[in-house]
Amino acid sequence: MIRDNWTLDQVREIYNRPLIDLISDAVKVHREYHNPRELQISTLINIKSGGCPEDCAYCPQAARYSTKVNSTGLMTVDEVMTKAQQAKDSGSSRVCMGAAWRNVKDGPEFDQVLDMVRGINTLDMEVCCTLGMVTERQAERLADAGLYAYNHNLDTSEEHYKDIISTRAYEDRLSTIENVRKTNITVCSGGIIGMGESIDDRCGMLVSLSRLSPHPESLPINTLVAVEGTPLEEQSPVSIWELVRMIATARLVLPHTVLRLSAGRTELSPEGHALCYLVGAGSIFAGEQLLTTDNPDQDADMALLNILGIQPVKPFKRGGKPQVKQESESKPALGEKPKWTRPKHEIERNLEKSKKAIKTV
Ligand code: SAM
Ligand code: DTB
Ligand code: SF4
Repeated sequence: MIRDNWTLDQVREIYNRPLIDLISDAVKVHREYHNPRELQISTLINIKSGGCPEDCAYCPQAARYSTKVNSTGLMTVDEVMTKAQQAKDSGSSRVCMGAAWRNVKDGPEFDQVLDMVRGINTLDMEVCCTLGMVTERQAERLADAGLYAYNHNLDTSEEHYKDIISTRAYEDRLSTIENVRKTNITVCSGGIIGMGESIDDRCGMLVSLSRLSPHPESLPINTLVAVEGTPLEEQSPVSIWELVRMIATARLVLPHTVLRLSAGRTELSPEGHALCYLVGAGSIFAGEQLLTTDNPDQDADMALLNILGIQPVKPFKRGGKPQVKQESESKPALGEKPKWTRPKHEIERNLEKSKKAIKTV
């Protein structure tokens, strides 16, 4: 049954079940709502890397931290099309374009992204974008260009969020998701585990995601990639058992949603991957890079799927192909100046890392 009234107590009870029972319960639900012999494969393209003004404590692309990521300009449509074709040839059904932006701004760069969306549609692939916060009109323009999914993560619970990011508020994240939901674009929203959060934070994030009605069509579960130079560089890795608990709990709370086993897979053994697929992960990002960090070798991913008897899914399996409107028929920009929140509360750890970065320049 699909429910949007889960309470924290109920989700915590699921998360804390004896692991062997939790696994068994999740496997049953996964098989009821999904084909366990299928996996959706997405490829990430970092269309605009680094130089981001935000202070997300986990992110190597934030300009204020000293990491090895360089800031680049926006890729050209041709560059993106070449990468998308390669992704299709290697078995991906979806391309997800990421930009290190706080929010989308109307203008030539956004128009260029809309051209990328139209272009990838001609390859018969699902197109996803993750560009930061968007207004309702910007979401409509992405929909007109044929966007299939928009990724905007809640990242963690509302309480823990305040210790991770100070440059925007949780409610802005929810507003962006609401703006996307008003169009026919599907919603992709999830988060990260391993950022020092409590079990209640993990369950609280799932409660917030389950209150979105309808539930997100896809939900990425990232384990933190602790990148040198970021405020979270010293976080200890999440164990496979915690990851399995998180996926299994998400499976029971949001039965219809496609769960994506996202960042952190290089740390995972083939047996670990198999357990994640068993309890509910129905999608991965494939290819040697995520946005700026490493990802497992695609041949190894494919070899494991072969051993397990799992097939890559064809595009548009769970939803129709979007209608693409040509630029002349699409809604024009409104030239809005949206007032996204800037809470600016102090996060000691983020401030320290920013100061260190300034000293080493
Ligand atoms: N700038 C846009 C935004 O923040 O919405 C889009 C790109 S952002 C990199 C997309 C997501 O990647 C983040 O919300 C976060 O969940 C995930 N992410 C970023 N850095 C990560 C890291 N070091 N480990 C795990 N996940 C990470
Ligand atoms: C998501 O939840 N995970 C992906 C995708 N959405 C955009 C990104 C993971 C990024 C990991 C760190 C990096 O490679 O920079
Ligand atoms: Fe910028 Fe997105 Fe990274 Fe935050 S997660 S610093 S908004 S690129």
